Amino acid sequence: GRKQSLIEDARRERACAPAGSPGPSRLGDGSVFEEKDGKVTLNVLFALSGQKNAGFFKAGKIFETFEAKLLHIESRPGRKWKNNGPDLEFFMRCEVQSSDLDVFLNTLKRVADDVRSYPEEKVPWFPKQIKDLDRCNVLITKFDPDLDHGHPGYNDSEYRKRRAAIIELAFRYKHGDPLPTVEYTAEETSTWQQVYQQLRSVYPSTACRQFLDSLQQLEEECGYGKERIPQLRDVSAFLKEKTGFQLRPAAGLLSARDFLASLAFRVFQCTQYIRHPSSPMHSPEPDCCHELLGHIPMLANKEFAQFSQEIGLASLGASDEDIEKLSTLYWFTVEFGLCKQNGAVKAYGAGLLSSYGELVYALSNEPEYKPFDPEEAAVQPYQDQTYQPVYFVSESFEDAKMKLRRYSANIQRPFAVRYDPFTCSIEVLDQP
Ligand code: HBI
Ligand code: FE
Repeated sequence: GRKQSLIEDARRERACAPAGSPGPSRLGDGSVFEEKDGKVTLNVLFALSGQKNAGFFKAGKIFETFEAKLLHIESRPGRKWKNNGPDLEFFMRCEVQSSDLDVFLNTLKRVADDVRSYPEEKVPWFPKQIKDLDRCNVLITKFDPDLDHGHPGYNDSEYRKRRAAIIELAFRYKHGDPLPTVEYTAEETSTWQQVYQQLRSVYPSTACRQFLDSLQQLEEECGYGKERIPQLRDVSAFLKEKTGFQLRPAAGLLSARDFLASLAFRVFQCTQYIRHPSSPMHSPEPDCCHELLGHIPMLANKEFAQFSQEIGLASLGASDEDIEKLSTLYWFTVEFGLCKQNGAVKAYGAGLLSSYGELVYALSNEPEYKPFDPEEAAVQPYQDQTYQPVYFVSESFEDAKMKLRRYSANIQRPFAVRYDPFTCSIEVLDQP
């Protein structure tokens, strides 16, 4: 009879529908469903009139006819009131043949109201094992001397060739390889010497206590000094003993997502080339002076190492918006953070501790200071071309750590992650 005809219509339509083209299926509203083995996974929302349950069984028949594989069902009272009762709203996640997608949804619209569908929510890929970091190498090239007209090495083809040879070592590197060593030239060593001497002389009055302690250990135990550029291999072995952090060579400025992900494994991605000799006090891109002088001493501090790993863990699988916020927060703390120590303001950010000009500027009375608040810092516009107009000052280094930890814990993800230090891998918990 009439009851049966709807399902027969659906069967007929299913049989007559042209086979879908391979690849992602696209609906009229523009949403794209990724196809895998001829199937698509989708979320469907629809409402049914609540007075009788007939609609529910009709909708169920449609799922049956299309051989939909149900993955999740929820229902709740809807907002509309029809036939003397509230609507029931359904949320279903299911898998259907991708060639059936259009007909399936159109058939469902005949028995249900407000049918809406959208692709399965995707969690961005993230590394689960330490060797997956071989895939975390997306470069941001905007400050690369081959492309950035403002780079001091832009017109120096010798410099660019040398930088290319050093970054080639990073491109070829695979997890587990010995860290490459670089024979630095006399000119490169001389650049390092100028940077080291000038910065070293202002550290006692500008750097935080934790930085000074670690730098002294690096000088005593790891060959830090103006005479030569430390090798990543030695620095990595030093860090491993102090905090379990290790280095891997990076070919330049990495995407925030990839850079932060490596921190989750206590791996720091480290550039190995040095800035152009014409500009020893500033580099538009990270270079070995920035990493070795700015970042490494702080990563040798237990608390800071833990704090860095926590930012990394918070970033895994986070949305693009959350990555942007975490990266901005990282910018105003790990890169440009200030803190109070014994009543004075000191620097703990690597961007400051590796740039004489900005270090002196940040501690002068020119820039604006704001008390550190992660919610505010995460959305503060920042400067990657010149000095920051505003710096965030923490009550103490510990205070920054606690506040940032609270912020990271509030980032919403449909799962939790835990780092297993024995296998150097990420456990994913509560995945739907
Ligand atoms: N890449 N190689 C390298 N070194 C950094 O210090 C670095 C990076 N990419 C991003 C980044 N730092 C941060 O400023 C944040 O965007 C996470
Ligand atoms: Fe940095």
